[in-house]
Amino acid sequence: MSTGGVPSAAITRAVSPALADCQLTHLTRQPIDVARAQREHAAYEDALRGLGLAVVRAAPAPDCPDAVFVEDCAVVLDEAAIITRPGAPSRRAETTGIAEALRPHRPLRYLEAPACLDGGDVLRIGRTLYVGTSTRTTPAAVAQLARLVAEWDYRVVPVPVTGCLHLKSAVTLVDADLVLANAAWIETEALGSVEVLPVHEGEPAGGNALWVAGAVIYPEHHPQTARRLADAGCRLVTVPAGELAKAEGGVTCCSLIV
Ligand code: CIR
Repeated sequence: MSTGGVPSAAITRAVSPALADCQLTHLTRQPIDVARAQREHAAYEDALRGLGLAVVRAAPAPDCPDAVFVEDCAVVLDEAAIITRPGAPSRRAETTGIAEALRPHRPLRYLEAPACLDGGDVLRIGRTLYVGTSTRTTPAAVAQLARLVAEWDYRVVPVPVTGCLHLKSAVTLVDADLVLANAAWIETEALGSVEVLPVHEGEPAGGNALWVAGAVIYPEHHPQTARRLADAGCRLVTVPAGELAKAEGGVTCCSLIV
């Protein structure tokens, strides 16, 4: 996640040839066309470049099926990057290459065992970090994160997550004071007084959008919600993302903005 400073780069990582062996929590496994996922990923990187960001690829991790979902390996703030300890043991080896990619951009801090946290569970709004307590992120990690970020005056608020993988599977920021949310998956009251744009009822997974450089990168496969975003005044850049979605990934998952 980025913190809203002027972004200059997006850290990404190649789609692993083993993507079809990805972790799945709420989805039924179905065949994944890796070549198609790689084309989607290339289109996503092009969208980031089109918004003026440099795309910096972390070292590939072909043996890690979920390596493309770099968001889960770090929480990027203006002041530092916190390298996480992902909740799925199969994903823990992913953090090394991401730490190396982030090192030139931020001082690094590390979440320590036994706490577990996926970056997809951390939503920053102003000086508050909302942290989903999900199947991947433990209450101990929330407490540890709160201690780590206290020196920069962030408030950390835990938010229970059920029905979806991560907090940001259900809710993401699409403007300074507007979130896109599936209220069936998240108690939006927990987010304070921020304005809420609901996803279209037929697109429950539509709450994941990447707000970056004044635009919203958004999956083509949620057209009804895309219309709502456009009507709300968001500048949309739609991308193909259906194959990556079969791996339970969304558009925030595939980059770390610095
Ligand atoms: C996983 O289950 O860990 C991956 N298959 C998907 C991770 C998606 N990441 C994210 O939403 N931040």
